[in-house]
Amino acid sequence: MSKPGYTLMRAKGRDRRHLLRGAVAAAGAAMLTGCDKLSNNASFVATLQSAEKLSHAAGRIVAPKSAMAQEFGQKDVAPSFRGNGTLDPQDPDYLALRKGAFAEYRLKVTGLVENPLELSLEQLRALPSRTQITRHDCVEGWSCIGKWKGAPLGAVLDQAKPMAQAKFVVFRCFDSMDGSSLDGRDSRYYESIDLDEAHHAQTILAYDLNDKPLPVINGAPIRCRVERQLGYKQAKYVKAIELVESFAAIRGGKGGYWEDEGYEWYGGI
Ligand SMILES: Nc1nc2c(c(=O)[nH]1)N[C@H]1C(S)=C(S)[C@@H](COP(=O)(O)O)O[C@H]1N2
Ligand SMILES: [Mo]
Repeated sequence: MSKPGYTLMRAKGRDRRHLLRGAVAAAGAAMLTGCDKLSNNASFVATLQSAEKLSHAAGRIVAPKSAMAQEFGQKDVAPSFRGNGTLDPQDPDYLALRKGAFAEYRLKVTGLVENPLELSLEQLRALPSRTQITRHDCVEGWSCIGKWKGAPLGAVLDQAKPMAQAKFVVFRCFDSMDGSSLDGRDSRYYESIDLDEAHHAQTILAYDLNDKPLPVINGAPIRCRVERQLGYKQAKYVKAIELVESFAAIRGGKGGYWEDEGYEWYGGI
């Protein structure tokens, strides 16, 4: 991603935080009359006061955990879905799999699970599928509507059986990023979501886009769709899924490649 885009993302991150703070303040004022229980709850208030968790908490106030992102009709689908970020990974392990049309690809599910998995594309396609037409919003200022088909992440997690300590799902991607302020540490793209988001009906491991296998620019062979959140949460080129209790020890400790560069962990739309 280019430097100007990156600067814009940071600026927007700060603006978003201010907007969200206003929203939480307004919600708090309303709660004094309508929702005393929550505003009297010390840990709830502490969560709201923590800048780190602010946008996540605000997202949850506005949208309950089962709230659905808007879905569209076939006529709304853009003629071609734009690509952004990495478009053509050059990492040798990725190139080797791509050469074989991803026949040797195995999605690894590791970490805090009772039953680690290695799933081929065939196995992922054999799971019950979900198809959804949704709008992708990138913080760089563009949106695109696409039709995604994939396996619900929840179904994959049910097979892997997360342990009781597991709190987050980390997506490990194939593509290395250049120009990071954390160069020297693993520079492959990564992202994370919590287990509620992972089990949301619209959270899928997508293998098709607009009725065709996912193109390389959009994350072949597997990319995640987390429809209630912004573009950078939609991990492309997913190599492995790791269940963790905390992401503090991973790379910059903020739960994602762009989060380590200063962006919000909860990228609510
Ligand atoms: N692995 C990986 N995932 C990624 C990115 C990336 O560079 N690498 N870019 C993110 C950003 S900022 C956006 S907007 C979307 C772009 O998805 P698209 O290429 O399908 O439009 O992917 C997200 N996921
Ligand atoms: Mo983005």
